[in-house]
Amino acid sequence: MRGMIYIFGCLLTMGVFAKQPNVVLIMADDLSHYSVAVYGSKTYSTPNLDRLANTGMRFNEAYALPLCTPSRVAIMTGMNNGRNYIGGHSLELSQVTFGELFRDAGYATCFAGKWKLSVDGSTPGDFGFDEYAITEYQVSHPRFKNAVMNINGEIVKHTKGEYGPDVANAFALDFLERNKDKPFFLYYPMILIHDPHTPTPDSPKYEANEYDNANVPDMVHYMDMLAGNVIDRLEELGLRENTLVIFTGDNGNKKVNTVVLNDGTQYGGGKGWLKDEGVHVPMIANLPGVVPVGTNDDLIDFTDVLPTICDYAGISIPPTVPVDGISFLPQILGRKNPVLRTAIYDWYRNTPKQELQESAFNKEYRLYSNGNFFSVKDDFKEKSALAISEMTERQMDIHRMLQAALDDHALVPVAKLIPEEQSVKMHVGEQLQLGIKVLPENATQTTLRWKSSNDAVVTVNKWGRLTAGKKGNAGITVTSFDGNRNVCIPVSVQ
Ligand SMILES: [Ca+2]
Repeated sequence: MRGMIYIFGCLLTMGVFAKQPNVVLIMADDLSHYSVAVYGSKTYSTPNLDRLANTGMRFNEAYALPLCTPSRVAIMTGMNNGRNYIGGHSLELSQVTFGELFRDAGYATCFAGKWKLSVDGSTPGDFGFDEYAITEYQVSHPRFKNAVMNINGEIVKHTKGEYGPDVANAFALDFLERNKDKPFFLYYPMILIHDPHTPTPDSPKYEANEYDNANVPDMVHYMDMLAGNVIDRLEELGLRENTLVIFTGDNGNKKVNTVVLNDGTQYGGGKGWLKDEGVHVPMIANLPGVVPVGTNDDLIDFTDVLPTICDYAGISIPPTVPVDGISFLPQILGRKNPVLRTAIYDWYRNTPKQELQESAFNKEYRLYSNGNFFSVKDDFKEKSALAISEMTERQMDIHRMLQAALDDHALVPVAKLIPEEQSVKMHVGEQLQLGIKVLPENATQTTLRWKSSNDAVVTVNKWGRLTAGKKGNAGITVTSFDGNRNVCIPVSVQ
């Protein structure tokens, strides 16, 4: 099935796009679906995002995970968290992201904004990004006024009132300008509107810099203005017609940020919860002249973003990156997708000590692995679980479909790693791809960690590709994601 999706995507890309097109992916922090005014509320003012939605494709049923790290791991790798999530503020170094896929396809790549995946000291540079300007390299660093940032490996401690979101925005705009003549991929995970809810530079209270939830509307408006800056710069550079822009949010609002919908409904902040208020996010795609103006009600999962932007750019996803997502490029282009998503599976646990929460849902119902079943269209706050004895036939059918989706994702551990070669001989300067068969074939966590015992003799990258450095002997240890299986392949460089 995955092969079919890819072939279809290639045909679409070849038919529509003459040269390598650009991609800009913007993601606000802690911004629910309804916090963008065009989705049906007037609580916040978002004129730039409203215009983006009104001149492009607005997805009404797009879902992230309920917290920063789970969502970021899913959007960057295209995999369900159950396959490669290790814990808060972490993205395991073995994982391949859309940064590497675009870089290896010849794109200039940039990461501007919030990182927060640095428990092991990693940066976007370890995941395929040529350049980066990030906050939360260390989580305790201030991210707004006088932000401490890591800019291409240099720790920059701002002291003159610089606002972190402005610095990241200027970095992104500069990247666009410098790369206007080559294909580029800009990932812009915005720093706003996560707490601390401090005043923006547009506020007379900026100098005082005091935490107050009353600042949130200004923060949302400022976030909208910064996203608008990116669109304006693409326009000025004449790049709008060759750049797919996608805007989304990484999870629902924080609890204190209730949105009042146009019909008067109080839509609360559900950050941290799997229910709608925690995971329902905006998703807007815009590309003048190519993406039609419209709305779409198909189910879109965060894991779908990676295959979608690769599909658009004509980038093939290697089998060593076993994505769970389904490209929604057809829907972006206003077409029917022959591979429609029928359910979303959520695996959610922020830290290894927390109890695992799992659910499968569609636009109407959500089933948790503990058996609770909610009609989320009528009861989006999930106050009353439905009793099996009172279900209609149709509800029973959907319950069975969602239970099957949960069952499909039951953890199947890796039992064995079988190397294609028992030992390897190489010459200095030579490169070689190692192959490892992972059994059983339906194992859940199939990504591997590669390590050389002597990097001077031979290095190995996260794809299992060897580069021989100098004469000598070394061993390549390959470890399963769960750490329970490993093999060692001797390498002799001559
Ligand atoms: Ca967040």
